[in-house]
Amino acid sequence: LDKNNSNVASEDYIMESDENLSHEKHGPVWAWNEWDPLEEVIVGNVNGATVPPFTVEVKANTYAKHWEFFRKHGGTSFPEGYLKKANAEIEEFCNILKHEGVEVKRPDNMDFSQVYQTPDFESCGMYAAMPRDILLVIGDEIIEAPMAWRSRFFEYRAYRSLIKEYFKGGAMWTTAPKPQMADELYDQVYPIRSVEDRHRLAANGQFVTTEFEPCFDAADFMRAGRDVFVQRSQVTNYMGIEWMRRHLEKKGIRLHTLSFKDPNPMHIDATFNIIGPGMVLSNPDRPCHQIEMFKNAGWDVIHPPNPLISDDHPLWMSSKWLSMNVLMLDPKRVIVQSTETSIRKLFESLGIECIPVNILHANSLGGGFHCWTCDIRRNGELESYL
Ligand code: ABU
Repeated sequence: LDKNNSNVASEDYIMESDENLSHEKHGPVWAWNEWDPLEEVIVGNVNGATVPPFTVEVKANTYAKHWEFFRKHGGTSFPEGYLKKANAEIEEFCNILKHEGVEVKRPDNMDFSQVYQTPDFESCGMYAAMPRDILLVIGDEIIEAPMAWRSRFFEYRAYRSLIKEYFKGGAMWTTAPKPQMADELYDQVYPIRSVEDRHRLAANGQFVTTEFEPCFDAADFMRAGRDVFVQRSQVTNYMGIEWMRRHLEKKGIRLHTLSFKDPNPMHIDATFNIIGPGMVLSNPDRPCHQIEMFKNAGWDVIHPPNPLISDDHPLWMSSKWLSMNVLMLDPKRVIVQSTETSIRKLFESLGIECIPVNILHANSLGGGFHCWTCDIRRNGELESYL
């Protein structure tokens, strides 16, 4: 039926269709997993994106070949040419999402180069490009992560207009305890010089963040209904995990801590990305130490092919594995980087339709489609998959 046609049958169709949207049933915020049909999403923006100052926590999360970039540009804009191209890519990404029937919301513009001082530290900001890093939706609740980088302390401010609207519409709104981010939160002499150092430190469970106080980034969590998975990473400490475990337990959600052979753990979504009920993309370079738990539960553990992005494309804040950092629109449709033809073939072989989009320059800021978004509403119910 044509929705624009004003006959009675058409109006009936619209009413029926609206009733089927989860907004009508559950309010503006509602998502339990990474794959139920996506109705509304926040997409980040590049406006005001500022290179973070080269502090110990930034050094621990970035690769040596880019340290000179941070030393030189910390506190100033990311290269304008890149931002312009990234902006065009993200606008097109938003258009495609809308075309696919998804409502798109954007954060407020901020001046991230503004220097701020707290009793414990001084920094400038970074960006509002990666809502996944800071916001986590579990059911009808939107949780603001405390973060771990000083340059991200005030990042939540870019999302407050949206969050207040969701709150007015009935959503639960939680802010995890704000860390002081005093010097004690960081191992000031975290000994990284080489990739070997990184492997040794990660294998020994040594990270740049200490256990001084809870900290976490939302992107270290991966949702699958009653089971949510998290990793101890450079930005998520055990106190942060424990805070979330107690918080989620009250909702009947089990939080499982996973670990991976990963020299630089920061954000789980280019390591272990759950794409459907009992179906996970598991990074072959970063084997999961608890993988038997998933196999025993009958999950399909899928190893995605090597990324195809060229070595000389700058990725200042991520690995090349953004190729698997995909966004599911529903269990049968995925947004995937257009140039990553190998993983596209994999999805097609799984019966998942690919919607190819190009965000290569946006990748340079540290994220793929999953990072650049935060799903606010997915149409589905709380279920157990493990
Ligand atoms: N922020 C996502 C990047 C994760 C990774 O490169 O593995």
